[in-house]
Amino acid sequence: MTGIISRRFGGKRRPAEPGRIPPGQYETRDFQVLSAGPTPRVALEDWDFRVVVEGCEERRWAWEEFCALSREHFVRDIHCVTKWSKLDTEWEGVSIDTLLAGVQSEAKYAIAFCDGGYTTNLPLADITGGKAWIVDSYGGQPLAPEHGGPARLLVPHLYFWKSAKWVRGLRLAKEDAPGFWEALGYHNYGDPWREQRYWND
Ligand SMILES: Nc1nc2c(c(=O)[nH]1)N[C@H]1C(S)=C(S)[C@@H](COP(=O)(O)O)O[C@H]1N2
Ligand SMILES: [Mo]
Repeated sequence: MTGIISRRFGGKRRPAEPGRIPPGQYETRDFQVLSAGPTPRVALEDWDFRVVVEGCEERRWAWEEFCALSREHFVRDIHCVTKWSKLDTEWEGVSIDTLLAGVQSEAKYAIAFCDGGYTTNLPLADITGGKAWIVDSYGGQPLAPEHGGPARLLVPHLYFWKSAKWVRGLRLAKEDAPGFWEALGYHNYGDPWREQRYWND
């Protein structure tokens, strides 16, 4: 009898505890790749990360400078608008708070820009205060190119399209402007707990 029970439950992780998965989502353990175009490849010596405020470049880190910034290791759940959620994903990278330290502006919005041309817009309040990172490591390994390596934005409390892969910088602005998917009908904000998938949700 115990054999049946352990065969049934032993090999699989227990299902997520109630309240862990946002409405309309299901739990998955694999890590799907979702990209609107081909995976861009950039040599690390050509990579940099920029903070641009109202058109002026305020900060720039080359790859080695970025790697020397103080780092955080953390575990979060991620939620894709195509309805999968993946629990306890493990990341390492630099907090957006670290990258914006000392940057003066009246900006209330940010738009992430990427190799390949993808963009996504976020309220500045959603990427500051310990809520977002530029990550270059997943599961203890360098972030794979198809998942956004060398580095991606990670904003786990919003749908995963806000976590821009191959990110190269943030533009801060007083006015909000839709990014790639937001202009094509995805919700401007994208809170998975309120099921903000598309424009009218
Ligand atoms: N640059 C870029 N970032 C992107 C995308 C993209 O097409 N290009 N797709 C977004 C979408 S819709 C999702 S669901 C996640 C998928 O990340 P993954 O491929 O690591 O699962 O990346 C987001 N970030
Ligand atoms: Mo997505």
